[in-house]
Amino acid sequence: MKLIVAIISNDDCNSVLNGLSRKGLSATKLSTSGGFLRAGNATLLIGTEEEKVDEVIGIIGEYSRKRTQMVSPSPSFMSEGFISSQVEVTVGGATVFVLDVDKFIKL
Ligand code: 2BA
Repeated sequence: MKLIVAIISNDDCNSVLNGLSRKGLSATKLSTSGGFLRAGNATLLIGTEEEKVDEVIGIIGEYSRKRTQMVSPSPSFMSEGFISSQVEVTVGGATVFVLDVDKFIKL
């Protein structure tokens, strides 16, 4: 048995949870925030058999792939000399830990 801890963007959370659920995989979502940016993100706890770890990681990767997005900068950013009305930012991605589970008990 393994415990997968996956830190993903809030924006990708529903898609990842739906993808896991469609395959009959259970998950718990925790609302968290990153220590560096202090922005909200989501941490998923997924307990599963060792044979399914790669499938879980595949689903997480499929729905939280890193991609770029064009966003309108804030007025303060614009006043610092940036003239473009849109800037490209990277969003998504996942940080995944896979841990051994000594015991899995449901009472
Ligand atoms: P990522 O490395 O993709 O990390 C995204 C989020 O995943 C992190 O949010 C944090 O919540 C979690 N995370 C990543 N590595 C972890 C670890 N070893 N242990 C526990 N949680 C972990 P943030 O901390 O807000 O970081 C957001 C992004 O800022 C990071 O994206 C990275 O690109 C950058 N970053 C983080 N720490 C940095 C640092 N000390 N210096 C420069 N850039 C940093």
